[in-house]
Amino acid sequence: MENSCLFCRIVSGEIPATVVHRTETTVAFRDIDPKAPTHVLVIPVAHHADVVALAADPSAAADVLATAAAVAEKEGLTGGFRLIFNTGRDSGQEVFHVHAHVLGGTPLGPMLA
Ligand code: D5M
Repeated sequence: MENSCLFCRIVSGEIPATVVHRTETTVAFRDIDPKAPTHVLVIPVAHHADVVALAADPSAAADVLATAAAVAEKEGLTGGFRLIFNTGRDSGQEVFHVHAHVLGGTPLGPMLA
């Protein structure tokens, strides 16, 4: 838990969020500025800045992927979905607590259009 981290504060409940799924090691909540009909962020409870740091914690990485899959099922994304980890400056990452964006609920089109 890092007091200055927005997503750590969502994990602790200090900052409200619309939580759609929670496990012992992960939390999934709706993005505040949705870019698709379903736009959910999946985070590990443990603070890791980005997906490179998450890769050094294979158990947390696997849990994030499993929660993303559970969210897609719960949200009824039977047509598929997109999973994005923005990583570092060039990606536009804004929050430095790793999060997977789960996007779906409509055809998303080519990614880099
Ligand atoms: O994405 C960071 C994402 O985090 C961005 O899509 C907005 C979202 N965000 C920021 N604050 C909140 C709160 N309080 N609740 C829910 N969602 C939030 P990035 O990949 O870092 O660019």
